[in-house]
Amino acid sequence: MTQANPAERATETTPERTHFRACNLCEAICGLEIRVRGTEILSIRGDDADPLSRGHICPKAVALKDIHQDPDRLRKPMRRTADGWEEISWDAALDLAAERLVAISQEHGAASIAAYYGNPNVHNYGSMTHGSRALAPLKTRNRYSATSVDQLPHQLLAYWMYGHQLLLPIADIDRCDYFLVLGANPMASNGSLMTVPDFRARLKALQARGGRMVLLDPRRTETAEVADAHHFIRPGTDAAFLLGLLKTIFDEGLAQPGKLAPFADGIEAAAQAIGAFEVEALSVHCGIPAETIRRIAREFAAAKCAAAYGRIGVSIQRWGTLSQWLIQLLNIVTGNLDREGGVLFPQPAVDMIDSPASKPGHFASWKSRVRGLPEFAGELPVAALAEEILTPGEGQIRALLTSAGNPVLSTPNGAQLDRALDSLEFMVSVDIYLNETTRHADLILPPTSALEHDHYDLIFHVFAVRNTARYSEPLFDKPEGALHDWEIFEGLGARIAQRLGVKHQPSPRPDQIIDMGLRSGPYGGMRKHPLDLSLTKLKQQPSGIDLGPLLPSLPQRLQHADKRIRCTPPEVLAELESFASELPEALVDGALSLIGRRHLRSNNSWMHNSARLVKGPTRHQLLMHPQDLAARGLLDGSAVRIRSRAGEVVVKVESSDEVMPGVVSLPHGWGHDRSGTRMGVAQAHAGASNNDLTDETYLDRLSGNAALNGVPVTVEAA
Ligand SMILES: Nc1nc2c(c(=O)[nH]1)N[C@H]1C(S)=C(S)[C@@H](COP(=O)(O)OP(=O)(O)OC[C@H]3O[C@@H](n4cnc5c(=O)[nH]c(N)nc54)[C@H](O)[C@@H]3O)O[C@H]1N2
Ligand SMILES: Nc1nc2c(c(=O)[nH]1)N[C@H]1C(S)=C(S)[C@@H](COP(=O)(O)OP(=O)(O)OC[C@H]3O[C@@H](n4cnc5c(=O)[nH]c(N)nc54)[C@H](O)[C@@H]3O)O[C@H]1N2
Ligand code: SF4
Ligand SMILES: [Mo]
Repeated sequence: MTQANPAERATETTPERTHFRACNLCEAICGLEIRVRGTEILSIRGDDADPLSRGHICPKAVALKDIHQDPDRLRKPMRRTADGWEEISWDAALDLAAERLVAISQEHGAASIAAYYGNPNVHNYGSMTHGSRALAPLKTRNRYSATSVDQLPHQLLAYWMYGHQLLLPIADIDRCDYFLVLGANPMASNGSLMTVPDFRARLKALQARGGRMVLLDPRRTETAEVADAHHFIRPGTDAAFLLGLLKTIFDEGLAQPGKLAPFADGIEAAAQAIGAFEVEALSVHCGIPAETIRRIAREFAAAKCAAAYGRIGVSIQRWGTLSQWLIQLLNIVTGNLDREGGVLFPQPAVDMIDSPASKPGHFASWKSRVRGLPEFAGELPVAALAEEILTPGEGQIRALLTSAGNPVLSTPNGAQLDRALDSLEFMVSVDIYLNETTRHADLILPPTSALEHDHYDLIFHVFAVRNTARYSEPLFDKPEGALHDWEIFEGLGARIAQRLGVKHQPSPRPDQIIDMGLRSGPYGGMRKHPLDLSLTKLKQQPSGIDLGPLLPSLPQRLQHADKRIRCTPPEVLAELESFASELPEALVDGALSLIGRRHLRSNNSWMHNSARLVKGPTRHQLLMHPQDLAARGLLDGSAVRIRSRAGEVVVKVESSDEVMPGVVSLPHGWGHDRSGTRMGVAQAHAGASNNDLTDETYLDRLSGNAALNGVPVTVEAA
């Protein structure tokens, strides 16, 4: 695997060229300007001409080169043998995968086959267009993805309230006057469910206009440093704070839905249910003074335009869906939904929402076999994956396909899943690394690197703070014999169909699908738009096309047939009752509360093999408040043992008043010391996995999303 670096081969006389493309590493989708000579990457910088990112990049962009050139990155299919891994041909690999999957399915039924799709699928448009085609002929309902350790509450609410799982209102940061943020750290994450490249500059502009940003986070983060106000909030108690805001707004007659009123149903029912709470009691629960809650409510309601936004800290917690609902409601009752400077629905050039192929969603149409967790849009919560593998009986999972996912490090009680994967009859992974998850596979199918295929952001334009469109050509030719992710899915699906004797309709290529989407989309010729967008047109402007700021679109954009907003889904009202009855109980909890942490130079679990990114001070230590260290007689810098119901890990502790007393913070995505992986740099910077502590039984119960923040733990000297 230590082949000579192909980048060395270019000579001085090879001409230089400049290539423009989107960075595929995070949701900010920054435009890049990459200078190359032959196959050598000379530089990667921000593309000033990109109408969305305007030259912004972060340190991870340069690591695209490291991943591309990484000698540890897999380039050929590999089969596990008694003597270790063996490279095999693509034909042999796809045949083997199809043969084993079909055999197991025929012997044990469709449910015995499962799939897990990880986060990078969403950053790879061929995986978006073709990912589900791999196993489609097998008709399994055992599908899982990173959605249920991430944004499931948002999608469920969007489906219930606005009629489509992707119809999420996006904060119009470029025109907003008052920006209320809960549980997000865009200075490190570069934004999520809010494609917002160069958050810092956009916030500065907001502040220069006289606007304010108020942040609620149990940690004084990098984003807290640039906000106008930061308030510590006890993990998992955002619902109490938000109820306090809404209670104040309703009590003081500040609710003004304005133009939304004629098509917004259920505000009265919400007001009535929220009226039963007391701001003082809510204040004790979340740790924010009642006067502060009331003041923020009045400021939010009084602002000419305001946006409330909550992300991972609010999504992956016990009350994720309830809290995200309260955020939606706050925007609606103050008339900030569909208001310029408030929150608006983007109008992407390829419309994933208003198109014939669109999938609005469905909820609880079936349940997981062992625990009865609800499906959403055809997927079951990944917190149930290990038990579905480990529990015998009809419908037990016996074979698994993973695609661009590392659930051993990214899903709750990863150690349990680690054991479960060992017991599978067959596992195949479409992945570029031999890591903590794929080490369990019988077969690994590595696709081309991101720089070797073309790209269009099907998803992130749907969540962007400005309407733009951009197509990226491949930077490098695909190596001889290599396959793109979508070709692997297509090849596998075709072979499975052939073995089953069912028809496999060949699919158009991803770029053909995009071209069709552009032509038939809102700026396309088929809708008689003057821009007459098509792939050919986009190719002429590799830095992208500006389609303007977000615009009001209601009620037309709503996807419920009656074009109304369902402000108060009955399921959420029931959850509110559960919250009210658990409110006093939560207070007596004396344990420490574990939260995560993201760093600008890291990306979930899979970029720790870039020496450039992991160098410097350790970033995977536990942060703990000095009072909590003193109370346990622990020393700054010492090794500590963290225990939860699910497991334990030993890590170094750092004294830090960044975290509030009672809260400890450990990033996820580390724990690279497991044997049998092939990621040398990551192994040398192993850390411990946060998800060996998180608990597969601790959920946002309404949606089934994992509650990975606010996990009760104890900490002692190791
Ligand atoms: N550099 C980098 N960028 C990334 C990623 C990465 O790993 N590294 N991952 C990408 C992905 S997949 C995603 S989904 C996004 C996520 O994007 P963000 O949501 O912005 O991510 P985080 O930095 O985890 O911010 C969550 C914040 O919530 C806080 N928090 C924890 N618990 C609670 C709580 O109960 N209430 C409140 N109010 N706050 C709480 C945490 O302290 C943290 O500051 O980032 C993306 N971008
Ligand atoms: N405790 C805790 N846990 C969390 C979170 C948290 O905040 N706290 N955040 C959660 C969130 S938001 C997310 S999104 C999940 C992420 O969870 P996952 O998606 O399961 O994990 P990743 O670390 O993103 O792993 C990505 C995998 O894709 C592979 N890969 C990278 N690029 C490609 C490609 O182009 N093609 C293919 N085929 N493979 C590729 C990598 O090698 C790696 O194996 O983690 C979640 N887990
Ligand atoms: S912010 Fe995200 S999209 Fe932009 S350069 Fe960094 S990793 Fe890439
Ligand atoms: Mo995520």
